[in-house]
Amino acid sequence: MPEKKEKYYLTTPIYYTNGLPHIGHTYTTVVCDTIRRFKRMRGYDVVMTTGTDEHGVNVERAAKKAGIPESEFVAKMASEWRALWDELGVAADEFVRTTDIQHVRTVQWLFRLFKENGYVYKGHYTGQYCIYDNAFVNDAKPGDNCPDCGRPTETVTEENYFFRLSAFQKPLLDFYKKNPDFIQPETRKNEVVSFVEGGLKDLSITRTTLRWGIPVPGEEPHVFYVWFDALTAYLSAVGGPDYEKRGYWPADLHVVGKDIIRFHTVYWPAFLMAAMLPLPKQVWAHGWFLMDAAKMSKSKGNVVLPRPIANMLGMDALRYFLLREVVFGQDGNFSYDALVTRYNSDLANGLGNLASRTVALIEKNFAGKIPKSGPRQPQDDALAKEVQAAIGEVLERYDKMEFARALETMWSVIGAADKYLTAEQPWALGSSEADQAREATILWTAAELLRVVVALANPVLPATAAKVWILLGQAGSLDSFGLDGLRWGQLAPGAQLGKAQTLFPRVDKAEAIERIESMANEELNPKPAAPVAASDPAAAGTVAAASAPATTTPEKIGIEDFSKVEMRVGQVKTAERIVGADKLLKLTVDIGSEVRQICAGIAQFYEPESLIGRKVVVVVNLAPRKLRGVESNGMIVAASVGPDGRPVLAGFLEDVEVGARLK
Ligand code: ME8
Repeated sequence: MPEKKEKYYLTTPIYYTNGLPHIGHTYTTVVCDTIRRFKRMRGYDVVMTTGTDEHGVNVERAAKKAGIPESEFVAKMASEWRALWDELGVAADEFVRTTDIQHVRTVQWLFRLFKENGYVYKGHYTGQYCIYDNAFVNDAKPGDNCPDCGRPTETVTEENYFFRLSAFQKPLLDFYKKNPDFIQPETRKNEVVSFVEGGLKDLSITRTTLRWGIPVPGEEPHVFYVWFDALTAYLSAVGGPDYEKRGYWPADLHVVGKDIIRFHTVYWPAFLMAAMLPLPKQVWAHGWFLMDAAKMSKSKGNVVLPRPIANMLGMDALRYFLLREVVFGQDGNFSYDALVTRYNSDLANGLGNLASRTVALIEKNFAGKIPKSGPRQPQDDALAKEVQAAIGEVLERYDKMEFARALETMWSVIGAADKYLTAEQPWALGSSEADQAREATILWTAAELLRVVVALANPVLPATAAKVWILLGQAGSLDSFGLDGLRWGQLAPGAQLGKAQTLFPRVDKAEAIERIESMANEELNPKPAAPVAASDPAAAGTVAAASAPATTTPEKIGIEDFSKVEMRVGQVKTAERIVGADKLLKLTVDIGSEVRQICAGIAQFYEPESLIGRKVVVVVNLAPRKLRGVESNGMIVAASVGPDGRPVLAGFLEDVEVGARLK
């Protein structure tokens, strides 16, 4: 581990705010979060930046469509992006908005440096412009489509400031030669080098046709070109003109998709050279997640959203899938089928099953304390050797951004442990001293293997790894555990295990996919808010009577309004928890004329078994709706009690007939 913490700075792209994050954005952000966690576990002082790219014609149009001023629109979008990253557990250390004042100052400062150093001049430009990519399309004729996104270009003529990109052809080629690892992967590097070798035209970096942008000081109506604006955000996030004080610039790594590699490996280093600022050390361009062989995009309507998947299977499952399924750098297809298959096979049956088997046996036969390993047999040593070798291999693979291979190595160790347990059958051993000693060795070996695997897997599966760490009775946070000190054999006997829990409950594939799709549908096409203000439990299928006296006098309704609400006595037939929805119970309720499925937001306060046979009040004429992807046909009435709104189910003091109407 470095003595004084070495600094490490990495970035995701600064995402556009004309839409909300889908699986593609989540992928880049998860990759960065994984590297951040990995570097921290190796002792680095890491800063990760993400942010929102808020200027440009696309945003201007989106705001217009929403009928609100641009500043209001971008503030709302930025807060939604930020909230989603928080919810998914991948919030960056710095979140930069390109409308932040610090960023605006940095952009204007950089432009001043260009001017001082003689790299800008005024001129006119007429060309075909792609408003979707915010870029002039080189060599395109009127009527041509954009070669990147395939949509029509527009002819634009304007007075611009030009950046002397042509002056940087040789310096860039020299830079690539001197820094052979600057562009990754290698295939992308070859593309960029041949593009630059083909000659560079000067680049217009201001616009007069656009209003919504950072003003060029003293040159109104010029505003800066969005790409110049957005790239600069990497620098403004860590101090802007005062970057030396914070000490994180130059960036160690920009992670981007292959669509924006040219901006990062040609324009951005040229801008920094022109300003005589240090250049980033590496740009890594990964491939795309495709849906039915096409790149996902909101305008095509083929996006996959991260939240429904995280709700259904957990965020760790999504992280695992994204990093395991596709070789980093290549394109890959996204399919729910493959996602759920991997969840069940690698997570539920693989890691989850190994952890629960091992912990249950230690619980049962060693009073929940890690046993002391007895005499070892060759197969124990062989497994130990395999795990020790895997440690070095996994660290190297993470370092090379080979996430899929790193996980493959970890899962081959899990597979070896399964085989080992099946062959050694610790559960079949008796109570003789020799058998007990043998069982202790086997279970210590399995527990030690688990400890090593979750320490290695922590950058990818932080929530799961933390659970297993506690299960194994390990002290301290795994996030600050030093990966470089990880060795086979460090598991001390005697540690008290944590409470057993299921890490990844198995799911039925068809049902899981249906629920994810249905939640995605709800998110993409939100229904207008219900007319009755719904407290949390109400939204989850229970009607809550207010616990506190109302502060304003509610409007009175006539009996004819009340009689529109049909409430009947129901009897709960079955009740079960819902995977991926901690607060919900799925009930079937007999309402006299039929048996209904109803979801109720009472899981944190009522055990499912305690409800069976119970008579409840049901609002039966509510339109059906889906909650967390599960159909709910009615509402159970409950009082909402105390500051946390604990639901208390309405009931009767004497027996009542199922189906009776409440009036
Ligand atoms: O380009 N597969 O923002 P953006 C994998 N604002 N990754 C994907 C993806 C997919 N299908 N779709 C998007 C912009 N991405 C500019 C960036 S940076 C100074 C300015 C990821 O919102 C991938 O990282 O269009 C891609 O490069 C990025 O999102 C594009 O995000």
